[in-house]
Amino acid sequence: MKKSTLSDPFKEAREGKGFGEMNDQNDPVVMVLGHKDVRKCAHNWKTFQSGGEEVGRIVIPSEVHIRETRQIPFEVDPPEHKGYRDLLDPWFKRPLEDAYQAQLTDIINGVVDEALEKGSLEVVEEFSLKLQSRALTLLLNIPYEESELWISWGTHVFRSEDTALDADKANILYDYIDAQIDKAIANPGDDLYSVLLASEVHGKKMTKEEVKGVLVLTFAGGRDTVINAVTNSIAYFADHPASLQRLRDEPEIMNTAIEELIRYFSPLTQMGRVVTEDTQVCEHAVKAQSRISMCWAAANRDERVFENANEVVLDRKVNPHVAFGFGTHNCLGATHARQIMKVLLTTLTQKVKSMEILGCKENIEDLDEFERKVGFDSIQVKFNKL
Ligand code: EMZ
Repeated sequence: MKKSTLSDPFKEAREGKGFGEMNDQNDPVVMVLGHKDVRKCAHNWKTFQSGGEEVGRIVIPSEVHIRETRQIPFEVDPPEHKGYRDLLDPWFKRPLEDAYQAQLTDIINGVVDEALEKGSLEVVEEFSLKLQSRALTLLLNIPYEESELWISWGTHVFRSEDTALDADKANILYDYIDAQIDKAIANPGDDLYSVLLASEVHGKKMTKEEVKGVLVLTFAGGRDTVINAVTNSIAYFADHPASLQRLRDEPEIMNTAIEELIRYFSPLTQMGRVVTEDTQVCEHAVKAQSRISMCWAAANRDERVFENANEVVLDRKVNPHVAFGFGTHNCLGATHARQIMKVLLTTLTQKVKSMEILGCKENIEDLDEFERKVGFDSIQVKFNKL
């Protein structure tokens, strides 16, 4: 098996009963696995809630013990959700602008050039984390230099090497965002903090706590997900030089290839919801106040929807993947993520002849019944110039 392979641990359960079960910090989760069921649950926000009293509970592993700030719009249900989303959507679509893309290209060129100069490097810390942090300065519209601090935080803002949920680490992020909000109040500019502080939602000025909620989501939600997508891309093209050559020869399949890689990688395994009334999923009873999850990674390998689901088919024609979620809460950062992938793959085709995996440590999520490889903790790769 190639080092870049991400296998499907959910097949048997998905094709059998359609769901799995895991115990997350004594708050069990019924994991919905099939594509159709996942979409149905994501659509039904009345029965499967994102908001609710306990902030952080829809994330798996649950963040109730490390977070008090509600992430916005992610932990708000309709109809309130719409007001926030309408405000945020245009800002998060800025990656479609030419000037944004030009700056993103500079950033990614820089990271790839550094890799080529070094010859070989550890991709998670020295490539993907840098790329993600530097690109985030564009999304927030703040100076590039700020990324140095974020890089020093390491790959996950809530997880450290030996603790899945590290409250001390989380506090670094919360204190930082509080301080940035105060700075923006004292000295407003054209960054995301200032823009939100000056905005109204539902006829009222955004509060500091609401602005913090948007920023915590932007920092946390787009961090390990983007890092996994970038690292997995490097590993995939290192293992499949003919695919890199194909993208060089057929740039017209670029967008299709990106969707397919994102489907295959599914950087976010699952997202939870809180059940509001006694009901059923996959003919299995679930109680009010319990949790379900929509397992995007399992749905994206559903053979009823994706032929050869375990293969990367770069020109896959129909690809209704749910790697960015589905319905009301589909990923706010998806435009930014897609542009990162596009510029990254284009730059690789222009500058890199081949890559070689020298060694790696896989990042395996422990989901009780299932173990899922989501990427790498570390991966040493040699880059060869074109
Ligand atoms: C939350 C989540 C959002 C959560 C789209 O995903 O990502 C996780 O990595 C964070 O820990 O807080 O933002």
